[in-house]
Amino acid sequence: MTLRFGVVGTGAIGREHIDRITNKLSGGKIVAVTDVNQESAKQTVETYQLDTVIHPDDKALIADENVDVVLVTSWGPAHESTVVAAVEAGKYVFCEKPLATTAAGCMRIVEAEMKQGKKLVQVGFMRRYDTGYAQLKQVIENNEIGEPLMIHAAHRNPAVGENYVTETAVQDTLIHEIDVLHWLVNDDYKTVQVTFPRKTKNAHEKLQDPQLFTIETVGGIVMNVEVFVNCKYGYDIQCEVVGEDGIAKLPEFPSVVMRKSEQLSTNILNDWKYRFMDAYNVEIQDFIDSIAKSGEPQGPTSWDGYIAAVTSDACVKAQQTGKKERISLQERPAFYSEKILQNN
Ligand code: NAI
Ligand code: NAD
Ligand code: ISE
Repeated sequence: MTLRFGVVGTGAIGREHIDRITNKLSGGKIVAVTDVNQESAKQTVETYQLDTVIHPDDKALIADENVDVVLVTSWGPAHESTVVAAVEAGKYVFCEKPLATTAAGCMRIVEAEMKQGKKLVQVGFMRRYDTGYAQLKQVIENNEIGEPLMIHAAHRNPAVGENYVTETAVQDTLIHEIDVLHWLVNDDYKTVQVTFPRKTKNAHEKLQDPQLFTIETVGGIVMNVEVFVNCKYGYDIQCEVVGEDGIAKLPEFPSVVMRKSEQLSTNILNDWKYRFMDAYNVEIQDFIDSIAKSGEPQGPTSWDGYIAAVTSDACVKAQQTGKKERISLQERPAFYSEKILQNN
C-alpha cells in the first residue's frame, strides 16, 4: 500500500519532507501540492521532478480524492483551519508543530478528530524520535540517575529573520522543549516564569533575545530552558538532567575530533535540517508504517499538540506579566489514553 500525500506549504520544511518521502523513505508518494505562493509550489514540483497536481489552495487539495494524507507545512497560524478541514474530510494529517498556535485552536482539532472516531493526526514533534533523547529517556526510566530533580536545557539558533518576534521564541522554538521535556520525565507542567537577561546586540527591535524559562512540574522538577536564537556560533541543542544519584546529558551530535594547529576541535552544526535529519526520517517512516499496519498513526497526537499549546499560551503570558503563570490542562479524554509506541 502506498500512502498518497498532498502537501500544504512548500517552504523550507515542506521541501525537506517532500524530498525525504520521494527519495529516502518507503511507502509514501507526493501526489499533490499547494502553497499560498503558487510560484513556490511550481518551483518545488520542478526541483523535485514530481508527478503531482498543483492545487490553488488547501480546500481543493483536501477535496482531491487521490490524497490520503494532508502534510501541513505552512506557517503555524495557518495550520488550524487546514487540519480541521482535513480531519472533517476523514483524511490523515501529518502537521508540523505547532498543531495550532493556541490551546483553543488545538481543542477544535481534538474535537473534530474525536468526532471521526479514530486517530488521524500526528504532530511533527520529531525529538521523540531522536536517538539521543530516546537514550536519555531510557537512562531515566531505568532509574540510573535516581529521581530527576532539575533539567538544564538550551535551544540555540545562529540567527532568525525580521518576522521572528518575542512570542515566536515560544510558539516556534521553545515548543520543542515543551513537548520533549515532560515526555522525557513523564510528568505534567505546573507553572512557568520568564526572565529576560541583557539583550544581545544581534537581535532586532521586536525580539527579546535571549530568554530564560523556568518551568516547574507537578512532581516538583524544576527546568530552566534558555532560548537564544541569535547566538551566532551555530545550531546547538543542550539538555542535562540532574538526578538524585547522577547526571545524564543529551549526547552531542557526532563529529570527528580534530587535532590541528595546536587545537583540539569538533564541528558544531548550523541548521535544524542537519541536527534532526535522522529524527525527521524516522518519524515520517513511522507515520507511514503505523497507518499501513494499524490504520492509525502512533506518534505524537492532537492531545500532545494541545498540551504543548496550553503550555505555550502560559509561557507567552509569562513573557508579558513577568510573573509565575499556571499551566492548567483539561482532563485527558479516554480517546487519547493508549500508550504511544514511539521508537519501537
Ligand atoms: P516556510 O516559511 O519556509 O514555509 C512555509 C510555506 O507555507 C511557505 O511557502 C508559505 O507560502 C506556505 N503557506 C503558508 N500558509 C499557507 C497556507 N495557508 N496554505 C498554503 N501554503 C501556505 O516555513 P518553514 O520553516 O518550512 O516552517 C513551516 C512549518 O514547519 C512551521 O509550522 C514550522 O514551525 C515547522 N517547522 C518545523 C521544524 C521542525 O524541526 N519540526 C523545522 C522548521 C519548521
Ligand atoms: P517556510 O516559511 O519556509 O514555509 C512555509 C510555507 O507555507 C511558505 O511557502 C508559505 O508560502 C506557505 N504557506 C503559508 N500559509 C499557507 C497557507 N495557508 N496555505 C498554503 N501555504 C501556506 O516555513 P518553514 O520553516 O518551512 O516552517 C513551516 C512549518 O514547519 C512551521 O510550522 C514550522 O514551525 C515548522 N518547522 C518545524 C521544524 C522542526 O524542527 N520540526 C523545523 C522548521 C519548521
Ligand atoms: C524552527 O521552526 C524549528 O522548528 C527548529 O527546530 C527550531 O530550532 C527553530 O527555532 C524554529 O524556528
